[in-house]
Amino acid sequence: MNFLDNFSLKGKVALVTGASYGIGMALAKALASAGAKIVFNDLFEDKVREAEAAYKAAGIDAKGYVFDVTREDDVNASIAKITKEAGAIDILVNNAGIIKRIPAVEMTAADFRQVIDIDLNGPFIMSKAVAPYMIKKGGGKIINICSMMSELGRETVSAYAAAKGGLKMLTKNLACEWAEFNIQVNGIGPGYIETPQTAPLREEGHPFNTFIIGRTPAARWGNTADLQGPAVFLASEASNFVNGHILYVDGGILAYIGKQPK
Ligand code: NAP
Ligand code: GCO
Repeated sequence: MNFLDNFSLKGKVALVTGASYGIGMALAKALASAGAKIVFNDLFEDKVREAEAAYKAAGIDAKGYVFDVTREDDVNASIAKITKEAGAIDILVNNAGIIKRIPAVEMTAADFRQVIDIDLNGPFIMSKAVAPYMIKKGGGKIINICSMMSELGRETVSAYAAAKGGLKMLTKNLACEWAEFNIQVNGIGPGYIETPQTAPLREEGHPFNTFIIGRTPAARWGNTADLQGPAVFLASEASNFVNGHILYVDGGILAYIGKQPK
């Protein structure tokens, strides 16, 4: 057998949440390139249909489903439908997420709860729904999309950091609970990536742009392609003894104390 066959996803079914665009779509395209059959979800019918056309244009026969990752009944029904229509899910990427950039003193409890619900409860609900099928099938892969904010804080992102910090520990905990069933649960922690979610930070002249370039040893924003190889690795047999690991793809941010002012 060729060693690289360990990275093949041929015959696998991969579900990527929130994959109508952004990081989710890039990860889905990478998993497809490695041979996986792609299913994805989003909140809105029109976005799902539009995304299916975009996948098709890229030569990928991806099927989209409309459901909210925070609504457990809808998730359970959708997972059953996906299993019937596409096959049992081998790879789950919990990518769907939101951010609210509001100073903590101004953030309402409702705002805080919404971010926690989507970014932390959602991955739990999705993982809990998929795990029984993976156990029955003899194993699987779950990849949670964490963040720099799984490790660091910054002004205005208290809810998001709490959620992503929690997602790091949920990843480690589920890895411990499900390793005996040959389910590997890991995370990817992207640095600052050029997507719609960070577009406000990249507006012309926004001080954050200069700041983050200075805090990144690679001295650039990441792009979604930077995340594709790590995702294929964690989705493949090549990572069968990797459990509870958060793979940071950040251009060196977490390794860096910061540049001495000239
Ligand atoms: P994005 O462009 O805002 O896309 C987020 C996706 O999640 C959208 O497709 C959105 O669908 C979907 N979504 C939101 N709430 C949902 C729900 N309740 N149920 C189902 N789908 C839902 O974000 P992104 O930049 O690609 O980020 C994707 C993931 O990476 C997020 O978890 C984010 O926290 C994380 N991340 C991003 C960066 C970065 O720099 N961009 C860095 C680290 C981590 P709608 O469009 O229909 O709302
Ligand atoms: C922010 C950014 C970050 C990125 C990402 C970094 O406002 O600080 O949105 O949170 O989205 O999570 O890893």
